[in-house]
Amino acid sequence: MDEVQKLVDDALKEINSATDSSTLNNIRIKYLGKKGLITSLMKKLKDLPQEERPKFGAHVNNAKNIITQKINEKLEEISEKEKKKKYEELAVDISIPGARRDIGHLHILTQIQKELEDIFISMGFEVVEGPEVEDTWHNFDALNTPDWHPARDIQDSFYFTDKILLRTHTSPVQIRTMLQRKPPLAIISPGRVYRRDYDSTHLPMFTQMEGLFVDKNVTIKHLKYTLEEMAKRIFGENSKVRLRPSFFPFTEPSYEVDVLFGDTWLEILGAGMVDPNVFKNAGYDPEEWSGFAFGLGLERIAMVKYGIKDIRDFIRNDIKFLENY
Ligand code: FA5
Repeated sequence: MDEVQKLVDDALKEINSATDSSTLNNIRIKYLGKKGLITSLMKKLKDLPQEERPKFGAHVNNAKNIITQKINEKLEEISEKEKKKKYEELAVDISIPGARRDIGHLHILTQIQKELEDIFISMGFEVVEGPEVEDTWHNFDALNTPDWHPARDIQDSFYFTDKILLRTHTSPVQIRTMLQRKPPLAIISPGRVYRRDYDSTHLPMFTQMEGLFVDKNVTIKHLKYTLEEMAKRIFGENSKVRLRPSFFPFTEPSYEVDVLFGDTWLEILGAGMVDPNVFKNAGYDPEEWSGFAFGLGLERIAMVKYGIKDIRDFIRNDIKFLENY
C-alpha cells in the first residue's frame, strides 16, 4: 500500500513540474504505459493472497485514476499555454512598417502634355491627332512653304521617298483638320516630330503641340490672350512672356514666343495669324474666316518649368533624372 502511495506522490510531483506536452507524454508512458509502473503493480495482483486482492486492486485502480486525471488536467493547461504561444508567434504586428515597393509614374513629358491639354480643354479646345509619317503636301505645300525653305532641305529632315517624310512639325494637322471639318473650330494636336537637330536645346525627335483657332473676326489680341493665359497657368502668375516678330510661311504676321528662363529668354513656341493662302489650300474662304495658330515645344516648356538645362536628359532614360519629376 505504501508503495502505491509513493508511486502516486512521485507521479504527481513529476506531473506538476512538467512544462511541455512531450514531457507529460513521457510521464504517461512511464506510469500508465503497457510496461509502466502502474501496469506492473497490477501484475503483482495475482501473487497476493485471494482476500487481499480486491483491496489492493481498488487501491491501484484509484492510483491509476488519480494519475490519469492529473495528467489530463496538466495537459490541458500546457496545451492552452502552447497554443497561446504559437498564436503570439504567428500574430502579425500591424505596426511594423510595410515592405517598400517602388511605384512608377508618368514620364515628365507626358505629365506636361496632360497639363497643357487640361489648360486648353478648359478654354474650349479639342484634342485631335495626326500621322507622324506625312507627305510633303500636308507638311509643306499646303502650309504655303516654298521649295526654298530650309525645312524642306533633304539635309534637315528625314525622308522615306521624295514625297514622304517624318513630319517636321505638328502643323500639317491644321490642314488635315480643316479639310475634314467646317469652321469655326478650336483644336490642339500633341505629338512627335522629327528634325536633324542635336544639342542641349534641340533633339532629333521631340514633341510639339499645335493649336488652331478659326472663327470670324479673330485678332492678334485673341492669340496673345490665349498664349499668356497658357503661360500663366503652366509657369505661374509672375512668369515673363515675350512675343518676338518672326516669320513662318503659314502665318502672317508671325511671332516667336519666349519665356524668361533664369536670366535668358528661351523660345518655347512659334505662332501667328493663319495666312490666307493656307485657308485657301484647306478650302476655307479667307474673306469670311480668320484665325490664329501656334506650335509649342513640349520639352522646352518642361525645361523652363523645372529648370532642366539639357534637353537630352528627357531621352537618356536615367532613372535618377526621371524620379525627380
Ligand atoms: C514650328 O515648328 C511651327 N510649325 C510652329 C508654328 C505653328 C508657327 C503654327 C506658327 C503657327 P519652330 O520650328 O520654331 O516652328 O518650332 C516650334 C517650337 O518647337 C520651338 O519654339 C521650340 O520650342 C520647339 N523646337 C524646335 N526645334 C526643336 C528641337 N530640335 N528640339 C526641341 N524642341 C524644338
